[in-house]
Amino acid sequence: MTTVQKIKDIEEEMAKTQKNKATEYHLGQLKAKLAKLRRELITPSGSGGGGPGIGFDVARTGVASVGFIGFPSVGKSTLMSGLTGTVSEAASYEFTTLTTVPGTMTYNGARLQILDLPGIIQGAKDGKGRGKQVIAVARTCNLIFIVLDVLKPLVDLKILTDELEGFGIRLNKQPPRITVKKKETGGIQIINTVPLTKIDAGEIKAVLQEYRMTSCTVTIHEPDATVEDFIDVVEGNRVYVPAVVVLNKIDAISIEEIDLLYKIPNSVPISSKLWLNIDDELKEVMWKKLDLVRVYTKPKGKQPDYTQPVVLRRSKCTVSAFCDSIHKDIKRDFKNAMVYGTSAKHSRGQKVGLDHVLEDEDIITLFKK
Ligand SMILES: Nc1nc2c(ncn2[C@@H]2O[C@H](COP(=O)(O)OP(=O)(O)OP(=O)(O)O)[C@@H](O)[C@H]2O)c(=O)[nH]1
Ligand SMILES: [Mg+2]
Repeated sequence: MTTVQKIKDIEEEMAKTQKNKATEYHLGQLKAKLAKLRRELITPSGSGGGGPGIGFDVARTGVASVGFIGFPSVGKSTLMSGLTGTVSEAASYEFTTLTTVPGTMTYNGARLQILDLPGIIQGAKDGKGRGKQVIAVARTCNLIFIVLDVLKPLVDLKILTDELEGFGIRLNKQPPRITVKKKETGGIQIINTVPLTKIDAGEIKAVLQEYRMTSCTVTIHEPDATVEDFIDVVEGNRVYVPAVVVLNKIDAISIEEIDLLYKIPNSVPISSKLWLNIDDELKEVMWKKLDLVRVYTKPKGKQPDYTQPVVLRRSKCTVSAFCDSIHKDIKRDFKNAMVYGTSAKHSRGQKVGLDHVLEDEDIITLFKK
């Protein structure tokens, strides 16, 4: 039996099983089995050339990348070409784009890489079409644009979200505050600092049993944690990526219909053909979602340079990372730094070391030994 068939069987069994006290353990087990099979499906099998794994090879540039995911002909390439000036062929036939086309754009002083990806089809996560490669690239992006045709947004959004989820991508979500620590002996201990409303000890044990983890300490700080959250932590290879739902082709519908679309969370209606709502709204939403940190350099005794910020990602925005992004040797002569702005304790600035965490629009002066 193929992995896809095994997954289908389990999904069918889950659909048939009502959730109650008596079936909780069994359902927990099934969900864990499913997660393991899904992993098999997305792990490169080693066939062919032994390259660096699935995905398209693209040289990565810029401080952050935005990947476009969508069905064929929704207008991904038209949008990408307009944003970057890079020509990615657009046409009225499906699957115009067959590989990843990279382009760059600059916004608020940050160089961003835009990745136009081939259209995907339903079943991508199960190996259909080029979807597996496309989603593998999406996994490595700092932001995903889910591009939809406004004429049928909801059904498509559900399918695409499922495809990405199936690949271990969690959209607009923070990693659950759950830890699992293995022990030599002692069985399973569960510590929860919040009430468990959507998961119980039986389900946790069922999952751990499935992963042959007989002795460990589970700590749950996440309110309303679910079995799915718990499995995500046990599996450990999930990526948490922000996403914007781009509703394209609004030129084809009425104003009243556009108003309804605003109800879709994290969405921005646009027209890439007529270039509507992109410069004022889409780019701004993109910027907010990327959550980048701009740091202005102020040479000693001079005014800060506001024209060229050093842009860092939130996950790596210490003074140390700031130095590295200017030049790899800067830290050798580093004595300390003076920081002004949100991250500084005082309005007159704060003297800090390499570990200091910077905030957006901080100003920094470096001092050498
Ligand atoms: N009416 C309208 N048509 C658009 C818009 N954006 C793109 N199109 C048209 O839709 C068709 C497909 O556009 P592409 O940009 O090639 O779409 P794609 O998503 O890159 O398609 P694939 O590469 O095949 O996945 C083209 O004929 C475009 O001119 C829009 O905002 N409004
Ligand atoms: Mg295209």
